[in-house]
Amino acid sequence: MSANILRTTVAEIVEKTPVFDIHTHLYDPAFGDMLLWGIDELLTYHYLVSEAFRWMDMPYEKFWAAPKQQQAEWIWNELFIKHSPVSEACRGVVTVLNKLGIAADRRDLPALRRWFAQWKPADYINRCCELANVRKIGMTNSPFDDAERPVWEKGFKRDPRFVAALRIDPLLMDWPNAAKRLHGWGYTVSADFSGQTFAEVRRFLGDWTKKIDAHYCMVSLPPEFAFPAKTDAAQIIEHAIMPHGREHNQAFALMIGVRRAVNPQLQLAGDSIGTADVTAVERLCAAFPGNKFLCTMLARENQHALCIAARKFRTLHVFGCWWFMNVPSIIEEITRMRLELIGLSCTPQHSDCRVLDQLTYKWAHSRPIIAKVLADKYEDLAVGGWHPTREEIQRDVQHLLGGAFEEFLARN
Ligand code: HDL
Ligand code: ZN
Repeated sequence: MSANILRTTVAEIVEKTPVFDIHTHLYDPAFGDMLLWGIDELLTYHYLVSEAFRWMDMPYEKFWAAPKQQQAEWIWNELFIKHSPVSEACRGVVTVLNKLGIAADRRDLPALRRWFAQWKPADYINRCCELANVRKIGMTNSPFDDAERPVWEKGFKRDPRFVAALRIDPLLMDWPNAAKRLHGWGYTVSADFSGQTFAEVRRFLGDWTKKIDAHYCMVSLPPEFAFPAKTDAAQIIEHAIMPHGREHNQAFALMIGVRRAVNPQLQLAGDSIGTADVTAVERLCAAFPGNKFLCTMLARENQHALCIAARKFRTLHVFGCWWFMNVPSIIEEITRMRLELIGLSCTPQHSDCRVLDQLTYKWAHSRPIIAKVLADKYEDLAVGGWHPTREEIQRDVQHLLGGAFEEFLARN
């Protein structure tokens, strides 16, 4: 295969291979309005909120007190009309409109609203999944979310495209209050870990794993996360989450490096970043060889050491260009580093979508980068006389777009 044909073949296969988007904040249609979609949700995505405030003098309170449509109009004017939408999050809105077949640069927000208003949610979900070529969507499901919990407790017919992940941040990051809530739900736990606390935390994890059919358990952790440590988090991981993971053959996803509410006035947009300690991940893998770990880190500075940690532990599966990493320049850098250090045994990307329509742009932006890096690596191989067949390229791409992740979850 010539270099040109190889490159176009890789690009075509990456475009055509359906993806398992392993981490998003989207919801099964049964959750109703919790599944966000449409132009006003796209424009008020917290990534754009923080960018718009860089131009706006208005008091934060005034913005938050305004209706969502007004917030969207302010953001539209600042980031699309008064300045070109060159940031990745703004470009994303333009890509969504383009993929949906709307002339984005009509610059007519009311007309855009009329276009979105014609869709029924069920049809729109199908359209977005088709345009993004997404076969499965990993949700983020928290028993501690008062809007989400009752829907699970009532029960509903699942949409098989939406798979659950058990999100437990309060359990590790705010144990004293989480203990009170677990106690209120009938689990005999004590904040001082006395009595049957760890067994009861395991029962809680087991109950929710079954209730939502959780594909994995997940937590976001601050850059200071350490293991071993005398912290509540370290104790709960050691005495509850690890035995639970072995009992259920369930991977534990560590998302490390977030500093919450650095600017609380930005609400969801107010979180920031910190360089974390990758040795904590290595120590967890070394201490619990019977457990499986997924890991993504928020700081660019941590990415190389995380790849090295994955070289040391086959029980560690690295995934995604998370949040502040999810920009073309860094996606390319991280993906190239991963393929050069751990080959195809990783999951290069997840979308982290909060708004359904974002599926179209997050994958439209990442697929060409993944294809470019993979084609570069095949070209490097070709110099040595190794030429992948079309079937081998299809196999490799299927691995990168969710297949390796599914194999990792199934491994005993
Ligand atoms: O903690 C997380 O899962 C993060 O992805 C946050 O939800 C963050 O606000 C986000 O949406 N990042 O993309
Ligand atoms: Zn997320």
